[in-house]
Amino acid sequence: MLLSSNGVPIPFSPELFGPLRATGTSPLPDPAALRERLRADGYLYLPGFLDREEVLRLRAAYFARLPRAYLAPGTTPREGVFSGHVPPELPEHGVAGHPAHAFVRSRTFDRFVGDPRLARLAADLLGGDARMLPRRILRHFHRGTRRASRAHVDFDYMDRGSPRVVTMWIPVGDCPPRSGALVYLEGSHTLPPEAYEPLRDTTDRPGDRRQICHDLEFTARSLGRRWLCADFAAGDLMVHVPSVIHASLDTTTEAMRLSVDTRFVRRDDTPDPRWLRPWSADDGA
Ligand SMILES: O=C(O)CCC(=O)C(=O)O
Repeated sequence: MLLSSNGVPIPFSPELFGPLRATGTSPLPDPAALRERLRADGYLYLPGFLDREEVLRLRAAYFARLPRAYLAPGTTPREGVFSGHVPPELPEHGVAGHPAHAFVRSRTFDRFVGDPRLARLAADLLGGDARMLPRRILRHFHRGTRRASRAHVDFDYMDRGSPRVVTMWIPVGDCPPRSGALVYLEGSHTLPPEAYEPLRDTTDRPGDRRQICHDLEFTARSLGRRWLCADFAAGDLMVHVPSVIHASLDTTTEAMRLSVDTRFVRRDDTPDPRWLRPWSADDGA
């Protein structure tokens, strides 16, 4: 199988891809064990941490806000199947006037991300009372765009505040690699930034040094590490540290890729001020 990210192909081979290590959620290990695993791996993959039905309700609620022509005829918003046609009157994803912009400011969205289990997990991982940063992102990709998240570490986007951050990534729907899953570069949170600095010269966005690279095969081979991935299902939760390299794959399935990412810091830490406002896709943060 050939995957791609930002249109650049990458073979789905054992040399380049491996499985994410799952942490069981029933019961969830104790906080010390969770912290130790996050420290060791740079991520926690928590299958079924959230209620699948609740996640699918959020999926339905978002896709129901899009013009009907976005969805394939005879399918439901909950399925989120792309029609192949983006209504031309729709603004760019996530800017004012696009449904994603209003959705991240809605009560439905607030209730979902306000799930106390997420805040509790963040507090357990950060070792103190945690606060969710208001800039919470809703990402939506569909087949045909050859657009995905380039290899990056979160701290490069939030380096004006405390580095003691945990990110939670929530697939809002089933999300196998071909639907545009997130992938993590194995053990990359232990690399000194100088190790991947030279990769920033190989880029399809020369004006932005924050991302590391858009070519995932080149990144894996240059750093001698595999991309770790999973067949994500609605209800799964990923948590990661701000120093782990991650990226996403292109969406090539009929089903659209929808996800939420949100970050927590300790209440007694100072966060990057750019993350204190609700997300807008053109906010430059
Ligand atoms: O969903 C994506 O494609 C990127 C998400 C991400 O980079 C993050 O959650 O830190």
